[in-house]
Amino acid sequence: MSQQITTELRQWIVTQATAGHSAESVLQSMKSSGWDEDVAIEAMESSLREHLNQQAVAQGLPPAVPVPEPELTDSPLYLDAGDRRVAVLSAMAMPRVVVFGGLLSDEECDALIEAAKPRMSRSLTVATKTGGEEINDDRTSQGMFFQRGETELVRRIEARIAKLLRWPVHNGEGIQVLQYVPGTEYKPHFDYFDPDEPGTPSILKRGGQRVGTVVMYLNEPEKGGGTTFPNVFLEVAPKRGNAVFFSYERPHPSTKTLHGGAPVIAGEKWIATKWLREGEFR
Ligand code: PD2
Ligand code: ZN
Repeated sequence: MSQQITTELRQWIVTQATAGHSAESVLQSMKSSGWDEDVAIEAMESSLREHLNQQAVAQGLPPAVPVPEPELTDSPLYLDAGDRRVAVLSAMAMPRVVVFGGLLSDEECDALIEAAKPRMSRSLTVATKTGGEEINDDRTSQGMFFQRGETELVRRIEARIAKLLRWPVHNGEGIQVLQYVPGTEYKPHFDYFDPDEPGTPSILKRGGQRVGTVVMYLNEPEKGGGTTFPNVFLEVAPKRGNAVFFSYERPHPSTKTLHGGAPVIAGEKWIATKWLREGEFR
């Protein structure tokens, strides 16, 4: 028999939590009064998430939206990404960062680099003042975009990411390939579009906000070139075939998703980036 999560139950959960009772003790009381454990956990998670969101919005933050998220219940070592088994190497809750091992094969990394090479040019950044694109000293890489679904390889990788992160292929921007030579970097930034910039509304017409990023490492620089998260002093090593995923449920620094591509010190760095939107990107 299914148990109904009522408004009264939600209010009771929030009251318990704000009174300082631990999640474990609230769960225990619910189980003692006959609640199924899975239903109780779901009720607690959704009630507290909703409560936190209401508080954030009351303080003037943008509302939270659903984001891509791998299925990490019970801490699996591997995930089924459809045509490939991908390792979960580490996961952090705040900011939401997950490092994957073997998202791409060595052959796929090489093939992406070769397909991108003839089309590389100086990377641009979105000019949020106008909604156009501009050259920016903060981003000194060379790069190119594939169209979504442009080649069999691109389609295969896009389908794999969609399955891994449970997010529709059509919400993804095209894969971007970037090359960094020594001295080049991507200074720390947020990938979402600043809601207060005048160009942002026109950018949002194509699929809404960005809500997640996948950075895939295609080769290994000799030194430097990690992906850094300065708010939490985290650096992800650029290991070929691996990838770092992070998500941001509101376009706000409180997500702690400030991140950058550290300067390459020796060798070259090649990555492929996929940005995921809230809705269908066209
Ligand atoms: O090159 C990177 O590691 C990097 C750093 C920051 C990539 C991106 N941002 C990005 O593509 O958004
Ligand atoms: Zn970025």
